[in-house]
Amino acid sequence: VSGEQGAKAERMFALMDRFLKNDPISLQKDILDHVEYTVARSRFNFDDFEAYQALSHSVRDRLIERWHDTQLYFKRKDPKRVYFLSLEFLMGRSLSNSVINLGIRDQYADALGQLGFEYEVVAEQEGDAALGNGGLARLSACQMDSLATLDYPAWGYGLRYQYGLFRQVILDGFQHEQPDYWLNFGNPWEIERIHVTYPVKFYGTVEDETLNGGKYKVWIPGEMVEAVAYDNPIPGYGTRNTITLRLWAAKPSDQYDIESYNTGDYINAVVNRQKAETISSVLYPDDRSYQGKELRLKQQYFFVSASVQDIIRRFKDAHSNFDEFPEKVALQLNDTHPSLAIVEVMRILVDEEHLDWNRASDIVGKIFSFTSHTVIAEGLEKIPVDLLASLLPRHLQIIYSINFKFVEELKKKIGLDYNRLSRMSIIEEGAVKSIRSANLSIVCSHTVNGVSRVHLELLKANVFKDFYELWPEKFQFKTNGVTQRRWIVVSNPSLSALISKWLGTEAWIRDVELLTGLREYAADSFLQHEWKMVRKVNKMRLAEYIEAMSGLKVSLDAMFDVQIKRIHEYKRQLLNILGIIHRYDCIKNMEKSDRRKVVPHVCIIGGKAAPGYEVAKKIIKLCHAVAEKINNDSDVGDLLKLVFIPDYNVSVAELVIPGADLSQHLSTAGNEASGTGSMKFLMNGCLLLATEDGSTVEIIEEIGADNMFLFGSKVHDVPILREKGPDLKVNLQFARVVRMVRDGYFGFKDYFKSLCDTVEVGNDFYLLGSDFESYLEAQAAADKAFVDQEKWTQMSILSTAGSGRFSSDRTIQDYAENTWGIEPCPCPF
Ligand code: OX2
Repeated sequence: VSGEQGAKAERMFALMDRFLKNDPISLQKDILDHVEYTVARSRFNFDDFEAYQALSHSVRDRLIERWHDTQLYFKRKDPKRVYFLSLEFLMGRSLSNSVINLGIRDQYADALGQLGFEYEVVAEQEGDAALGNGGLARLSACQMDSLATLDYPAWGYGLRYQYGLFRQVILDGFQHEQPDYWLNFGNPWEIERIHVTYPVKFYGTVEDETLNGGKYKVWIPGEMVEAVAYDNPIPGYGTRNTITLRLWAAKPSDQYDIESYNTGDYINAVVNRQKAETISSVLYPDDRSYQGKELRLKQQYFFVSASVQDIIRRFKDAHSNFDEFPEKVALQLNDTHPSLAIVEVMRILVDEEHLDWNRASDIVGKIFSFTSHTVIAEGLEKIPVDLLASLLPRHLQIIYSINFKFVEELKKKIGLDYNRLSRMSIIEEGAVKSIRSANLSIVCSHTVNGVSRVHLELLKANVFKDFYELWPEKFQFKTNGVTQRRWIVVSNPSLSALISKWLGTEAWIRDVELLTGLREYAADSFLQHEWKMVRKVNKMRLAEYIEAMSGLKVSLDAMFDVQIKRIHEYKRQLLNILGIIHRYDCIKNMEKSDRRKVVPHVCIIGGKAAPGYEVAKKIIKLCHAVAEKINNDSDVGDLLKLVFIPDYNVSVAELVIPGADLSQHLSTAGNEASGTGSMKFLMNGCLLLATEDGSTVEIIEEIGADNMFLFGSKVHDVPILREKGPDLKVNLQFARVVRMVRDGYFGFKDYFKSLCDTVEVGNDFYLLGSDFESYLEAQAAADKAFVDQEKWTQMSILSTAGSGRFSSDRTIQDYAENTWGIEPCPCPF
C-alpha cells in the first residue's frame, strides 16, 4: 500500500510489539495482566475460575494474532472457499484444545504452576459450548478442527443459541431438563462483531416491479431482525492457520420499527423489540423428529439468510460480477436443516442482483453439496406450505418455480409415471401440503453424500432410490471421522505421549495413518505393560468421578463397560439394560463357588433423552431402578455394578472414553447412519461390542472381526425378521428378563409396562428379542477375552493402531478434493 495509507500502516507496524511471546515469564505476565485488567481482580487474590478467565483471555490474544493473519492471507489470495452450514456445532470446551493446537500447553501449565495454580484444575473450570444435540453436531466440530489443521480456506456458519442443549438432572431416577444458559459467565472464545450485521426479513407480501424494462419480484417484509456475527476462531494444529466459525445472534432491527415509536406506545415498542432475540434463544432438543414449528423454521432461515448475505458480500468485495462465483464458493449443507440456503441464493441472485433465472439456477447447481445423516424416510424434514407461505412468501414462489422446472425435465426423462413423479416432487401433496427439504437439497446440489458406505447403500436402495436412478453420479459417501487432536491428544495425554514414544514421532497428530506403526509392537511386553498402566490411570480417574458423582465405589479390576450416546430406541440402551438384568439373574442363581469365575463388570450408561420422548425417558428410569437393586445387593458385590452418568456431554465423554475397556454400539442394523462414538473409543484402545451397522462395517475391515465382539442381525436380515418375528423357543431368556421388569422386580411396575410392551413379540420393531441371544454370546466372548489380559491389551493396541482411517482429516480431505474442489491455503507468516 502506498501514499498516506501506506505511511499510516508503517506507523502502526512500528508501534506494534512483535508477536506475543510464549516464554514462561511472558505467559505469567500476560495471565496476571488479564487478571488485573480484564477480569478486574487483584493479581494478589484470585481463584481458580478467575485464573481460568485470565488464562483463556491470554490464549485468545494468541488466537487472534493467527486468526487475523490467516484472514488477511485468505483475502489476499482469494482462493475457492468452502462454507459449512450447520444448525448445530457441539464444540465442548475450547481452552485445552486451543493450547494443544497452538503448541503451548506445557508452557502454560508451567506458567500457571509458577503462579501457584494447577493447569488441570483451572481447565476444569470451563463449561461446555453445547450448541448441538449429538453425533451430527459433534461431527461438525471435529470437521472444523480438520479444516483448520489441513489449511483449507473454510468458514463454519451456525446459530449462537443463548441456551445450549438442556442440562440433564436426575431426580429419583427420572430425567429433568434445566436450561443451559452457557453465556452466564462470559465467553472468551468468541469475538462479537457489532459491525458485521445483516437484516433478515420475515412475513409480508411479494409485489411486481418493473425496472429498466425488466420485471422483478419485490418482497415487502412484515418483520425484520438483525443478525449479528460472533466469530469463534478455530486454530489448526501444527499450522498458523486459524479459521472462523461465525455464529449469528438475533437482535432487534433499528431501521425497521421506527413507526411503532411514533404511535406513542414507547414501552410496548421497546418490549416488542426484544422478541426478535427469541429467534436465536434456544436450541431444539429433539435431534430427529420434525415438528413443523414456526420458530424452528425462523431459526433455519435466519442463520441461512445472514450466512448467504455474508458470503455474497465477501465475494462481491473481490469480484464485479457473478461469473466466477462457482469457482470461488462451495456451500455445504449439513443435513437438510440449512436447505433454505438454496432458495436464498436464488432469491438474492434473481431479485436483488437481477440475474436471469437460468443463470442463477446454473450457479446454484454448481455450488451446493448436501450430506444426509438420515436413514429412515420418517426422519426427513418437511416444511408445511402454509407456514412457509406466511413466513417466507417469496421463497415459496421460488420453490414452486424450481419444482416446476424440475418436474418438466423429469417428465422428459421418465415419462408420465405419476407415482414416481409425485414421490420425487419437492412438494408433497396430502393432508398437510409440505416442502420436502431432502428433495429440494438433492435436486439443487451437485453431490449428495452419505456418512458411511452402508448408509449410502441404504439411501440408494430406499429413501433416495428414485433420485439415485435418475442421477447415479451425484451420490457418494464420505465415511465420518473424528479428530485425534481432541479425542486422543487433549483427552488422553498419557496415551498420546506413549504413542509418540513408541512411534518415535508426534507426526501422527497430523498424519494419523502413522498409528498403524503400533501394529508391529502390539505383542511387545514392554509396550503392553506401559499401555496397561496408562489405561489403569485413566480408569482410576473415571472411578474417582463416579464416586464423587454417585458415591459408588467401583473396582478397578472390573471391566469398565460403557454405552454413552443419545437415548434412542434404535440405539437399544434397553438391550444393554436387559443384558445387565440377565447377568444379575445368572449371578444370583449361581453356586457361590462358581462366582469366582465371573468377570466383574462396571456397566456405565449415559445419555440424554429428548424432553418429549417418553420411551427414552422410561429407559433412563429403568436404568436407575435396576442400578438401585444391583448396587445394593451385597450378594453381588463387586461382580456387577451399574452407573448412570448424568448430563452426558463432550467434556464428560473426554473423561469416560479413555477409561473404558469395552464400549457398546447396539443399534439395530440399518438404523445408525454412521456412528462416531465408536471411533473415539477405538482411538483410545477400547474394544467394541457392536452390531454390523453404519461405520462399524468399515471398522471391521480395518481392525478385523476377531479384534472386536460382533453380534446381531445384519442389515439385510432386519426386514425379514421384522416380518417373521423371533423364534420363541430360543427366546426364553429374553422373555424371562422382560418378565422380571413387568412383574415389578425393580419396582415401578405400572410405569414400566408400556416400555415392556415395546419389545413384546409382534411389537418389537428394533428386534431386541431376535438379537438377545447373539448379544449374550458377544458379552460372553468379551468376558472370556478379558480374562487373558495380555491378549486383551494386544487387541487394545491393535484397535488404536487401526483407527487412523476414522480421522476427520481423512473425511475432510476427501470432501475437499472430491466434493468441494478446494485446495489448502497455508498462511506463510
Ligand atoms: C447423526 C446420525 O444418527 C449418526 O449415525 C451419525 O454418525 C451422525 O449424525 C454424524 O453423521 N441427526 N443426528 C444424526 O443424524 C441426524 C439427522
